[in-house]
Amino acid sequence: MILYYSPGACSLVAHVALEEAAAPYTAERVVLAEGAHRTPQYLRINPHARVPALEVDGRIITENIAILNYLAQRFGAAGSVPLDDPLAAARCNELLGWFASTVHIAFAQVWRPERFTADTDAYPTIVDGGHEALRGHFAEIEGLLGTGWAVDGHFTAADSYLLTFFRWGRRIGNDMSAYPRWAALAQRIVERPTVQRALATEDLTPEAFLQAA
Ligand SMILES: N[C@@H](CCC(=O)N[C@@H](CS)C(=O)NCC(=O)O)C(=O)O
Repeated sequence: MILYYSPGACSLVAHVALEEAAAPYTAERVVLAEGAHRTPQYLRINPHARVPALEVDGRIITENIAILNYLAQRFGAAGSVPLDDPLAAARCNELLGWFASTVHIAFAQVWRPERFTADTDAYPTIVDGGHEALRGHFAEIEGLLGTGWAVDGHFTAADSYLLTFFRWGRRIGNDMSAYPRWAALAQRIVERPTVQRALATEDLTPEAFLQAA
């Protein structure tokens, strides 16, 4: 298998799942900041110009949720979807769906307003709307967390996704100390050797995923 990823992007979720599964794979870097996802070569892999993409025996799977469910069915390991517990699996997919379709999109409003309008004068409104939506989503995330994993009793892709968002929250200037349960979750996640291996491959430090001192 080949995982196409960009450092710190949502492809980190699939990256952690592959490490948790001890799956045979190589990681192929596609740096978004360099536009590597828009080259003709990568567009043949994912015409939507997005990471992650997972190549399996020459066939491509795109969309994090599809990749994670594939890895869950094939390896049954932590870090993806806990298929051995149907209600937990439903909760996990529910969170992944909300993250991908709603929380992630609010970040896109902040980082990529051009995706929502051609009217450059409207960009500040779109960006402000993204920040406001994220404040609401972040409060909801903090409220749904306890002292364990996001899906009770299972380390899943929902946790890795929340780890990724925690760093993004810092990057857009949020004070992440306002979310102590989420910060504690991030701390527990980066302590996992599998996560540390994925971060090392992506040239990221665990500290970037923790609450700034
Ligand atoms: N719905 C896709 C979204 C993937 C996505 O938006 N990935 C981002 C990185 S986090 C990306 O490739 N962005 C490229 C761009 O915005 O141009 C999924 O869940 O896999």
